[in-house]
Amino acid sequence: MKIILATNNRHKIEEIREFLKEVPGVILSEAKDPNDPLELKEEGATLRDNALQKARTAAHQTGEWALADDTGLFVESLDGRPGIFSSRYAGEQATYEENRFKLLSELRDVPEEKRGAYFSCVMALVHPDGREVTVEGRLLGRIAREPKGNQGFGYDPIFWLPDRDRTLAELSLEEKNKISHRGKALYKMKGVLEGLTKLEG
Ligand code: ITT
Repeated sequence: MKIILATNNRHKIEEIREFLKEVPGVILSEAKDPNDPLELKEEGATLRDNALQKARTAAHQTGEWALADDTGLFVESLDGRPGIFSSRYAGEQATYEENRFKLLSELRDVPEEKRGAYFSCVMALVHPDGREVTVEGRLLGRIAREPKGNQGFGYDPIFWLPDRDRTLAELSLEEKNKISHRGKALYKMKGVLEGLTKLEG
């Protein structure tokens, strides 16, 4: 069973490949060469809409199964912002660093107990014949006062895990996958894929 990874984010590709590397019968493929990225639009009102939109685009372009994820960071004291706008929080072309800086600035005067946040990752698997599955994974934590760690990507350096006293960016890729929003979604998706590969032979 060939699956196209419908993402232009190389960090996501690494995490997804690491998690699904041992599923028998599943071959993961990137859509095109890095100089010609997929045009993946996110026009929906929810993470689920956006994950489905990205997976449908890749499935229809390639004629194969496609897997996409849409992820957001939801901060309690900001009424859930940046949420579905996490990649564009500090502007359309914002870098990870600019997004982190904006979030830290907004939370400058927010005390420890009000810095709760969670990541939500919605993953969609779509076949061009219309079959579609979505799953979700969440990770609870707090927004740190300053960035720490150099693993991972995006908001990882400022996402603090109270029970480990470390940020997500201080975990190895394998450790992050064991507990993260994406790891939890992938765990569910792995079950779906194992069922499908048995059915499809
Ligand atoms: P694709 O749409 O091509 O998959 P993207 O980077 O635009 O890539 P998202 O819209 O799902 O992906 O992600 C929104 C932002 O959320 C992303 O730019 C990161 O800043 C952040 N993000 C996503 N997953 C994350 C993770 O596991 N850890 C930290 N930040 C993450």
